[in-house]
Order: sequence, then structure tokens, then C-alpha cells
Amino acid sequence: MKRVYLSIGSNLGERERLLERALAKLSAAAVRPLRVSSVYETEPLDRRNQPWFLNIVVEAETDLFPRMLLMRIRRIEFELGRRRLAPKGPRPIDIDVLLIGGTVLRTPELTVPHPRMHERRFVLEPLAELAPELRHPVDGRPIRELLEATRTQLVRRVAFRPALPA
Ligand code: PH2
Ligand code: MG
Ligand code: MG
Repeated sequence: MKRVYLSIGSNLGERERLLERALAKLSAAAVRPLRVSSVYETEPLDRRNQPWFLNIVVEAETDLFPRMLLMRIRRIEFELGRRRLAPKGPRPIDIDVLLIGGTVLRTPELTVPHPRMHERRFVLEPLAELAPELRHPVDGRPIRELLEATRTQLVRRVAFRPALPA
């Protein structure tokens, strides 16, 4: 079993419900959620004129190889209404692979660790809740330290807690 960290975001539709449905579908796809961070409402980065996101990070375990993991994630995104129209535009669900254990992987379809995770507060804030001392496999610094540099990006924790699949 490998320990993986995924970032899940939604800024279109019933965002809370979509996060829960993504967790349930991951579980059904042999990506078993172990722990889920708090939910954060986060200002949009990259393309700024779009609705705020709800973001979480989930720690999961899986035996899937990275390519199969990515295929299943793409399928789940599709099933939850994701259509790839405008790049970085609003989406009902986005599931990104942050880390697969200590693996470093660079292929045309998948880069692990996620190439922008170290500069995004919407990733680091929830990830630091679950694993503050975890070191970035390439950068070498712990997550809590990477988080410090992103404090100007706006995020706020919300009360909603998604149900964990049984
Ligand atoms: N995802 C993006 C681009 N910008 N901003 C926030 N706050 N949250 C996201 O999940 C997000 C984003 C591309 O995937
Ligand atoms: Mg994505
Ligand atoms: Mg993304």
C-alpha cells in the first residue's frame, strides 16, 4: 500500500456535496481515504475572475500504479460533471495528485510531486493539518515551512465536514 495525498477543489455547483461524492467515488475506486482535512474556502488563483473554491486535502492509501490512479481520477472527474473547456476555469470538481509516498515522477501526463503544490496555500494549509512535518520529496522542506511563504493568499476554514466513506 502506498500513502497518497490528493487535493480536491470545487467552485461550481453544490460544492460541499461534490466533495463528498468525490470521496465516495475514490473509495469505490480502490483509493481508500484515511483522513480528510478541514474544508477551506479559497480565493481563485491563476484565473482570478471565477468563484471562490472549496478545497480539501485527503490522505488515502492505494495499491494502484500512478497511471491507473490518474485514469481513475479522470473518470471520477468526468462522472461528476467535469468537462475540460477553459483551462484553469471554473469546475465542479478537480482532483490533483500531490504526493505518492516519496515518489518523484515526471511523465507527459503526470508530474509528482504536483509541480505547483509548494506555492499554493489552498493546498498547503489543508495538507499541513494532516502532515505538517512531511518533507517535500524534491524541495526537502517540511510542509509547515512551505506554507509560511504563502500567507498572503486568502483562505478561510469553514465549518462543513464532509462525510468519510465507510
Ligand atoms: N485550482 C486551479 C486554479 N486555481 N484556486 C483555488 N483557490 N483552488 C483551486 O483548487 C484552484 C485554483 C487549477 O486546478
Ligand atoms: Mg487537475
Ligand atoms: Mg488543479
